[in-house]
Amino acid sequence: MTKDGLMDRARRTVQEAQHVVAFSGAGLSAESGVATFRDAATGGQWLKHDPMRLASQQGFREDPDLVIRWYSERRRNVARAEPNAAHRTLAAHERVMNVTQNVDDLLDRAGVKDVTRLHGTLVRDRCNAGCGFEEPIELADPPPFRPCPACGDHMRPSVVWFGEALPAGAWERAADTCTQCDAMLVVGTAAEVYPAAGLIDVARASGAAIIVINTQPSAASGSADLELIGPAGEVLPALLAS
Ligand code: BV8
Ligand code: ZN
Repeated sequence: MTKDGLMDRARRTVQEAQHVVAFSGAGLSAESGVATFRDAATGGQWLKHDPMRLASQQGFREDPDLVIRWYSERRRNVARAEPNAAHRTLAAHERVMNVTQNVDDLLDRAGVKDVTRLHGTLVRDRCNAGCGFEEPIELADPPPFRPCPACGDHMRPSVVWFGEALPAGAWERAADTCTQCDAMLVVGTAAEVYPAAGLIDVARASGAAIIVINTQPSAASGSADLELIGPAGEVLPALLAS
């Protein structure tokens, strides 16, 4: 089928759907200049570090200052970034429900009202000991490695690290949304991180049409009813244009 044929079919699928979910990953923010997760540890000084290690309790225990410096660089990156056409398109289509793996605030800044966030957020710090202390931080001027003001343990970004459970309620809310949907747009994700990637199967098992949008094949390709290869900043506006 030609590229136009694919897009026409995808557009019809979305128009006919009652409940559309956009399930997004780092590729959604790539055109805003925010490095994808994998790339976030391949630039410059981060070349020798494994993001899986940096985004984990072990990595934090081993070298907390290094981990906090990595997050500070990513936070400053996000502060400098602007939402791209893909974020703005999602904000313009309020009937599309957003479930994201991303930890940046670009969907919020584009005007999306309600984002189900599976892996937490860079815009806050929380106590690593789980005493409950959490506070917003300035992305443009992120705090250094520091003690928890409430209990004296250490503060860390309010993101979910590998080996940590997803925020209470986030998984249930996302699974519920994906059970109800009849079309899922899988946008800019390698679909390799679980349990998040399992949401594609949840939607599929509920009979939803799966439309994958990515610049290259991914682990989601096998589940796709339609796969639109191209940058989200171009494909999403064409797909959702009325
Ligand atoms: C859990 C926050 C259980 C941090 C993230 C061994 C030990 C422990 C756990 C495990 C284990 N083995 C497996 C696991 C499970 C593990 C997992 O899935 N590992 C994988 C790697 C095998 N999962 C976990 O640990 C999860 N927790 O299982 O807990 C538990 C239960 C109860 C109690 C205790 C424990 C937690 C996972 C969350 C990890 N945190 N983020 C941070 O950001 O620093 S995930 C992180 O990686 C990102 O947030 C992102 O979500 C993910 C990367 O995925 P993508 O978003 O897909 O990004 P990626 O760069 O990979 O790909 C980008 C895609 O975009 C590409 O396909 C590219 O082609 C495309 N693209 C690029 N440009 C564009 C584009 N597409 C469109 N347009 C473009 N312009
Ligand atoms: Zn504390």
